[in-house]
This record gives sequence, C-alpha cells and structure tokens, in this order.
Amino acid sequence: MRLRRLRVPLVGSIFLVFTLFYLYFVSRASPSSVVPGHRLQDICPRHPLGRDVSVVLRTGATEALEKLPIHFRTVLACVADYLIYSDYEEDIEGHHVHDILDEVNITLKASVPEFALYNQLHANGREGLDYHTVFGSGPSGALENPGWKLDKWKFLPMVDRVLQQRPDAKWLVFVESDTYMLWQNVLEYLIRFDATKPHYLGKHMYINNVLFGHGGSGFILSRPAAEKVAAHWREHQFEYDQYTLTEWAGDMILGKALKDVKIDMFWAFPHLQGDSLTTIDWNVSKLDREPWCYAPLTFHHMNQDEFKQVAAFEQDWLRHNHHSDLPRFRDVFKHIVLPKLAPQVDDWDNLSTGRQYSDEILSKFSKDERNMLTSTELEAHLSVDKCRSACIGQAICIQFSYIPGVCSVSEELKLGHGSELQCLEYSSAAGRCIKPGTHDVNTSVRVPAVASGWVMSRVEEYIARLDASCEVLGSNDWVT
Ligand SMILES: *[C@@H]1O[C@H](CO)[C@@H](O)[C@H](O)[C@H]1NC(C)=O
Ligand SMILES: *[C@@H]1O[C@H](CO)[C@@H](O)[C@H](O)[C@H]1NC(C)=O
Ligand SMILES: *[C@@H]1O[C@H](CO)[C@@H](O)[C@H](O)[C@H]1NC(C)=O
Ligand SMILES: CC(=O)N[C@H]1CO[C@H](CO)[C@@H](O)[C@@H]1O
Repeated sequence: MRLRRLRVPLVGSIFLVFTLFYLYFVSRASPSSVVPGHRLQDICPRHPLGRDVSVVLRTGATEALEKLPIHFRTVLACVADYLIYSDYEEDIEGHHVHDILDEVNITLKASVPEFALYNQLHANGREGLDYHTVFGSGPSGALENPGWKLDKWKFLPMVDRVLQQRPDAKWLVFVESDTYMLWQNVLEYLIRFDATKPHYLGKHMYINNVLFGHGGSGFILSRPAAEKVAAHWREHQFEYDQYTLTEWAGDMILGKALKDVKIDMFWAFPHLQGDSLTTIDWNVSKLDREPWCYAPLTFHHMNQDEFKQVAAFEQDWLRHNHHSDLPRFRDVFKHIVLPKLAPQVDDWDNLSTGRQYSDEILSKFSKDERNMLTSTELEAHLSVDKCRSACIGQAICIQFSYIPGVCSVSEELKLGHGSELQCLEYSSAAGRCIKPGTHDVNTSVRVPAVASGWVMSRVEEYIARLDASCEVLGSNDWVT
C-alpha cells in the first residue's frame, strides 16, 4: 500500500519531466512553414525518439546554394538535430555546413584529379567556380559534374565524424540534397528496431556483388553499426583509400566496409524509395512487396516543386490526424497524385513506357505483325483521341501519352511531369529550360508537344484493388 501511494507523485513528476522535454524539443523546431499562416512548430511530431536520431544531409559546394534552402523550410523543419556535410565549409541561411573532406590524406588531395575542384574551392572560394566547373561540359554536363566525382570520398569520413560530433545519437540517418524524408515516419519506423544492436537499413542496390543501401534513397545506421565500421576504417584507411580510388560510388564503398565488418544491410524497400513523386510506378513490385500499404520514409530525385507538394501534404496530414495515424504511400497518392489525373492533360508527359505506335514503328512490322493489331492500334498515332482509344482497347492499359505522330501506352500508373518546361537535369534555374510545342500552320493554335491521359474508370479500379490488398496485410504494415 505504501508503495502504491508513493507512485502517484513519481508518475506525476515523470510526466512533468516529459512535458518539459517536449516543450523544449518543439520550441527548437524552426517556425517556418510552406503553408502560410501556420506555425510549423505547432504541428511537429512529438516522438520519444525525436532527440535520439541525428540526420546527416550530404551535399557539395556546386549544389548547396540551390538545394539546401528548401530543406530548411520542409524536410528539416521538424528535425531536432541535423548536420550538413559538404566539400566546402560555409554558412547557408544561418546553417553551418561542414567540410567533411578536410582530413583526407594530403598526398591524395594533391595528386588525384577529382580533388581539383576541392583544391580550387579552398584556394579561391566560391568565386573560383564557373559554369563548367559546376556543371561539367558537354550535352550531359550535369552527369560530369566534378562535385559528384568528389562525393565518393565523403562516405566513410562522414560516418566517423558524426559519431564524434554527436556522442549521444542512437540512430544516424543519411540523406542527400534531392532526398525528401518524411520525418515522423522515420521515427515511427526506427522505434521498431533495437538501437543497441548494429543495424544498417537501406534501399538495396548491387555493384561488384556488394549489397549496399543506395545513398539517394537514404540509409540508416544504429550507433553500434556506425562505431564498428568507423573503427575498422580508422585501422585500414590506406586500403579503403586505394579502394575508393578505383570505384565511383561512395554508397557502395561504405556498404563494402560494412560488409567487411559483417554488418548486413536490412532490405527496407519500399519504405526507402529510389524514385520521385514523378517517376514512381505506384504499384512497383520488388521483393514481392508493393508500396501502397506501407509508410514512405523517403522519395529520391525530388525537385523543389515536389518538395513543396509533399511538405504541404505532410503538414496538412499532421494537422488533421493528430499524429495518431501515419501517411502511407496510398495517402500520398490520393492527396497529391489522384487530383492531377484526368482523361487528357496537355503539356504533360506521363512517362508511358509500354507499347509505342508511330509510322516509323508500324513500317518496321511484318505483315503478320500488322495483322495482329486492331484498327484502333493502327491509327493510334494519328491523334490524342485515337491514342486514348488504343489504350482503352487493351484490357489493362491505364495511361497513354501522345506526341504528334507518336502514341505510347502503359500498364503502369505514373504521374509524370509537366512538359511545358524542359530543364537540364537537376536544375530548376529558368535560364536552362526550354518550352517546346509547335503552332498549327493554318490556325496558329499552339499544338502541345506532348499530351497525356488516364483511363479514369481503371484508375478507380486500381485504387480499389490496392486498398483491398491492405486489408490482407492488416496491421503488419512495417517491414521489420
Ligand atoms: C597518404 O597516401 C600516400 C599515398 O597513397 C601514402 O603513401 C601515405 O602513407 C598516406 N598517408 C597517411 C597518413 O595515411
Ligand atoms: C493546312 O491547310 C492546308 C490546306 O487546307 C492543308 O492541306 C494542310 O494539311 C493543313 N495543315 C495542317 C497542319 O493542318
Ligand atoms: C500490383 O502488382 C502486383 C504484383 O505485380 C499484382 O499482383 C497486382 O495485380 C497489381 N495490382 C494492380 C491494381 O495493378
Ligand atoms: C508522349 C510522350 O512524351 N511519351 C513519352 C512517355 O515517356 C516515355 C519514357 O520516358 C517516353 O519515351 C515517351 O516519349
């Protein structure tokens, strides 16, 4: 009896401690919001793991100014603790950016070609960067971005450094500048794992028979896993430097080091995603799992517009669901994607990747092959309406896209993107975008370069079938 009476004040004071703890946590969050008139700090999730997880955002000087600010206003707004690692030390909008390559072997820095950009940055600062050093030269300039070649050197030092800078962090979440992370889902996922055991959670990828967590999809290490791999790296730096010299993907190099210390990657697909809102096939099937019923932790290759859309959705969700229910892929689809689908959308490329019809393609068909086509298929390339008819004529076609003279149909549902502006890859800078489309010579009416459409009755069936599949899964909707 005496014990029981004592418990009441004890419970009360624990409650008080937690309340203060939460108030402190919430008050630290940034007050900015993508939805005007609302203070984000009021809706940030309050989670027991909130202060045990450190997020590391990896970037480079050639992209940081363009790509970091949207993170501060969206993905990072509710994150209590994060670090930004780059190849150049600076402050951006009041956030400190660390140079994570500062301790790389001096001999390598002086002799390995990919460090030319680094050395130039450190000698002359940002002023030394011109268009070619930032974007590379040639038609696919961005792919030759020297910043990307430098990137592989950051991974192992990054794991080591964050352990030093955050001695109390139990979990380390690593993302990139075009990774959209859904913070409350990350926390709710991690609470299902034992942080005292080594864990390496990733979106699977293979290079050289090494299974590793793909960097852009984000990957997660528990502290014991990070400590083990960092200690091993410190003892074998020369070997890993030599290995890094011959490889190109830093996420694979880290995966190899983890494999060397016998830490296997946990297959966290579909929670961690390699696709964006635009390119994801909403029923993509890998490892016998489809995303629909699961909670997304990340999307990759996200542009600023997509950041804003998902952030607005998340904030709206938090405001109306009182943190009790987490958004799933199906919710993202229904709130963001579904409202954009219609029988015809001009200047929209839906990324239809199925069959194509055009004069050129038809001319290559043998007589027998042509005889197999329906009359609507033979005419599909002549207009948007005929392209749609060809899609409807096939049992499971769900979407189509039409460029004058070319009809593409698809059984996969993808949102795609507006095509009125086509920009150089990974850039939202207006100067590097073009506006395609032609004008009808007789009427002067603009003919869109591309139009797309969905068979809406089939979209409804698709949603109904996928929703029904979630009932089978029940509450077993985390891959753990
Ligand atoms: C730096 O790299 C050079 C060349 O690979 C090597 O000879 C040297 O031992 C390395 N220095 C350290 C401190 O690891
Ligand atoms: C423009 O009008 C001419 C004459 O009526 C016609 O032959 C031609 O096909 C038309 N061009 C287009 C693109 O509709
Ligand atoms: C989704 O994909 C799975 C696996 O490929 C398939 O069995 C299912 O029929 C698909 N569902 C829909 C609605 O397309
Ligand atoms: C009409 C149209 O633009 N279709 C495109 C749909 O997406 C595929 C894959 O990106 C392209 O090859 C098609 O040209």
